[in-house]
Amino acid sequence: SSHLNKWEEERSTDGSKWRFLEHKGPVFAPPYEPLPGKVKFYYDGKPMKLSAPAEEVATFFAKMLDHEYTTKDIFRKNFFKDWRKEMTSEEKSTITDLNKCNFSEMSEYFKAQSEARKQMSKEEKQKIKEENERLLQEYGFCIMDNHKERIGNFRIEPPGLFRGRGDHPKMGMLKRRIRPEDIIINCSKDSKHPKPPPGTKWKEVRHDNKVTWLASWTENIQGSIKYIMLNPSSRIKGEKDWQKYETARRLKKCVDRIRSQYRDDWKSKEMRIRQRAVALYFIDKLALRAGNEKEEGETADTVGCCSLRVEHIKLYPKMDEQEYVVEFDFLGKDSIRYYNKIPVEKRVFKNLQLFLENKQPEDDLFDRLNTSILNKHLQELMDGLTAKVFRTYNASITLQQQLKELSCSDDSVPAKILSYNRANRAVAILCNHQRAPPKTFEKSMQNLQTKIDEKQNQLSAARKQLKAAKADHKASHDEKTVQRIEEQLMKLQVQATDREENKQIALGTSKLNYLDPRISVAWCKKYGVPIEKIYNKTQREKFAWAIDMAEKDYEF
Ligand SMILES: *[C@@H]1O[C@H](CO)[C@@H](O)[C@H](O)[C@H]1NC(C)=O
Ligand SMILES: *[C@@H]1O[C@H](CO)[C@@H](O)[C@H](O)[C@H]1NC(C)=O
Ligand SMILES: *[C@@H]1O[C@H](CO)[C@@H](O)[C@H](O)[C@H]1NC(C)=O
Ligand SMILES: *[C@@H]1O[C@H](CO)[C@@H](O)[C@H](O)[C@H]1NC(C)=O
Ligand SMILES: CC(=O)N[C@H]1CO[C@H](CO)[C@@H](O)[C@@H]1O
Repeated sequence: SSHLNKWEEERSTDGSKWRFLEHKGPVFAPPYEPLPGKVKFYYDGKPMKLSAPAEEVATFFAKMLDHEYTTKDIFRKNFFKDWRKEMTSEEKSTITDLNKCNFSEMSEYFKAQSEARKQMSKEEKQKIKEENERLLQEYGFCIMDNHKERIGNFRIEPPGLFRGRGDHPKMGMLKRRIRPEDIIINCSKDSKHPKPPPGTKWKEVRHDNKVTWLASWTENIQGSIKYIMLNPSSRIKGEKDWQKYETARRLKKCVDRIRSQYRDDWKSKEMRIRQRAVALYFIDKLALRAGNEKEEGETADTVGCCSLRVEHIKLYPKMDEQEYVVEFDFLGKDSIRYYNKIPVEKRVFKNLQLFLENKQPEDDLFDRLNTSILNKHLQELMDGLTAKVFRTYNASITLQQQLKELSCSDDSVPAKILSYNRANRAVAILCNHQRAPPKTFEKSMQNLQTKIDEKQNQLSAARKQLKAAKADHKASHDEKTVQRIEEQLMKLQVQATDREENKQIALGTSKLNYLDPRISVAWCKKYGVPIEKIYNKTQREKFAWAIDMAEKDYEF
């Protein structure tokens, strides 16, 4: 489409991503403001004035006091350990037991502040809005080649306590304040370099036009690198997104060959090849992640396919009505539990039995395999192939198949959207994107049910009236009214079904990262569903490249 051609033209020929890049650098979190003297912290029942660094970290805990996190042992232990590092030696010798700390005045103070913010006058709110707008105009855009592009996340997250997903073993640890000295800047040599705040220095200024980051730093919890990048709606991001789905489409073309090869490899004389072939089968069939060495080990005890241990699988020659069943139970990325029981092919099963021989529960299932070996092999099978491409491929093709199966042109728009969400849900389940049911779930379902009951009463009343009117041979609007209420009722019922089915599934991740947006766009066009019903504003910006597409019958 025109969008894509434009990118092709504008890319320089030497393989670099940009020729000119100018920006103002990130916006730092505001400095810590000490608490007013009247707000006290108590230790063992006695008020105690904390040093500013210790007080700041204490306020992070106080702000979360009402949250379940602060009752969890790991959270408390991690927090206390990191908090003590910020204390003066005197404070350290006094404060030895978190259970004797009383943060309630601090907590009350922050609650009052947040209440006051809600009560702000129109003028005050307007002032804040203007200030935000000013920051956006100053820091929110960069010049990349001849374009002014929106920057995604130009504000640096303030310090706080790490939460993590699931039962993350690092929850409660102190997320340090990021300073200019932590930041690496990327920009072109011939641009106006961003200035660090007065009295500070950047860690480094680089000029690397192969990368699209504007700034980066290393966060202290997981040691991962964070980036300031362009907004998803920018050309370069859109192009990357587009390439990702093109790679998945290339996999579609050669997946049969890859499958037949790994099936042959199950019979290999070499153990390492058999292991690699079984791992690849799991990645293909179960959309498992390869396993990221960095996240493993010292961090949460999470694993991916290559790092599965003996204790993570159980083999059942027969289970219920099925043969050769493998039961998986392990913590995957972000400590989300992966649990699945699936029948596998006999040869896979026999191989697994072989891999398990003479091993202890904590031994590696694939002792002759690691993520780098697997990734290297994938590269040889297809240029650009990674385990993630299998996920993207399976997610997108599953969405396409599900949409074909579930959609019906005669359905109303709400019913079509329900079908879309069901197709999206099938993918989310495949990708193991679970969530805990939201706290407000029961309440919001009740509210919806109340509305449905009311609507039903309205409908019976309207029907009665219509019947009476008909009996009297009176012309009336009643027919139209009944129809309108029926539609409203149906809409509510569809909403309730959708919400109930969504209880434990997070749709957003797959929608944003694994589903080729061109499938959704084409579906909307074909079935006359406004794109706004599927993608909200931010999502529409991210997928602008796909929305520009004209096709009604996009084939992934
Ligand atoms: C914490 O301190 C407040 C006074 O600031 C007091 O009302 C409350 O009872 C104390 N809580 C505990 C558990 O001691
Ligand atoms: C996608 O994954 C599912 C679930 O494991 C699997 O049954 C299916 O064969 C895969 N589909 C494709 C096209 O790869
Ligand atoms: C993976 O295994 C290969 C071969 O045994 C080895 O050379 C390499 O260092 C390993 N990589 C990692 C990250 O462990
Ligand atoms: C759009 O949806 C995403 C979830 O996928 C959400 O995070 C975001 O805040 C929403 N944006 C708008 C503008 O509603
Ligand atoms: C922000 C940043 O440093 N981005 C990139 C700049 O260039 C270096 C060198 O290649 C990359 O490693 C950085 O990621």
